[in-house]
Amino acid sequence: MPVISFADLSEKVEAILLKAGFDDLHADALARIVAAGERDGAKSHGIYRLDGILRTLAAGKVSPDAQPVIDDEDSGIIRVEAGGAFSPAAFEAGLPLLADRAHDLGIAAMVINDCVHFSALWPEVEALAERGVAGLSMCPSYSAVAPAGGTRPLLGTNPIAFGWPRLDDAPYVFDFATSVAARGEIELKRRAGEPLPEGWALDADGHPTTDPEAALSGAMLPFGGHKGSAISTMVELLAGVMIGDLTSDAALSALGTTTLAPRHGQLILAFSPERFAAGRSNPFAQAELLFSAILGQGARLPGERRHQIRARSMAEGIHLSDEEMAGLDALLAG
Ligand code: NDP
Ligand code: PYC
Repeated sequence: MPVISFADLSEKVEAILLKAGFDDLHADALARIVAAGERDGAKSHGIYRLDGILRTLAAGKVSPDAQPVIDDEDSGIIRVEAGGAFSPAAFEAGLPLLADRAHDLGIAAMVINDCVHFSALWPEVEALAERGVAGLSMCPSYSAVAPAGGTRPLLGTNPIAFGWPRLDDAPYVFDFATSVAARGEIELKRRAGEPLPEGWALDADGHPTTDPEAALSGAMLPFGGHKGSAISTMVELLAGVMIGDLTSDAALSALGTTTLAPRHGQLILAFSPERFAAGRSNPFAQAELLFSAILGQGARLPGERRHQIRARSMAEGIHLSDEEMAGLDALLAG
């Protein structure tokens, strides 16, 4: 099995993206986020996404070089106009201001408008936590999920991620789709020829299915029934309607296909725990008590698995399959 270092994988992916036509800013930001997915064992948003990134570029549905433009009115809302480029560079452009503003005001928001989106959200809330603020990131996607009780795609897989800074440990971070699983997981199961677990999806006739192909042309299901359906709807409202950008339904209508990355907006909230606690308690110490109590029951914290895999990847390198490595080399040569 081929093994590659994080630095070499990032470099290889960046070279593929530069060759495809992305400028330095985007090739660098995209390469880091894709390589980080592999490094952390978050494979549904790792190198398998390169194919979709390149197809979206070839279809003219993403700008390879639009520069993020920050509109800062000196308020709690920082707007970043992505100009139809992928979201990671826009997020990175607004990140320092968002964290500073949250420290100053207690709470701040970054609105990213008009970005094309394919990525996992944990790198964003992790970056905020590294700057000492808690973060909540969310975005719509394109219609792929039936509302609870419905049978047809309407909502996106609408991810939501949360991060909390810890002094002596990796931040507490969760990041998941509001569908039972990310669409990327279904695509990976399709490629592996594996059935889906029961309860993930409906076929095009609205019947439960475990066939990934039928699920991709049918409807995915929200996690937790009506609860996930409502949280997903909240994501459509806050990170679509409220920020003057597209809902998942509108994003799919604009794009016309689920085979390319959708264009919409994103909302990232940042909170200063110290400012909220206002001296009444030490929020970081209180949080540690909660984490200890969770761990004390034998449960694990979200983010732990990723950080364990990250530590192993950084020590030993990242294990790819022969097919994955050959795919990267073919993209580089092709
Ligand atoms: P999962 O259902 O695999 O859930 C992942 C989260 O749950 C991680 O934070 C994970 O931590 C945590 N977790 C899993 N098992 C446990 C456990 N037993 N105890 C505690 N925590 C646990 O993720 P999804 O498939 O729903 O989503 C995967 C990715 O897809 C996300 O990164 C998301 O952002 C991305 N996505 C992006 C979209 C987009 O439009 N851009 C759309 C939809 C999804 P750990 O990592 O440590 O295992
Ligand atoms: O995995 O559901 C998903 C997804 C949609 C857009 C990017 N990732």
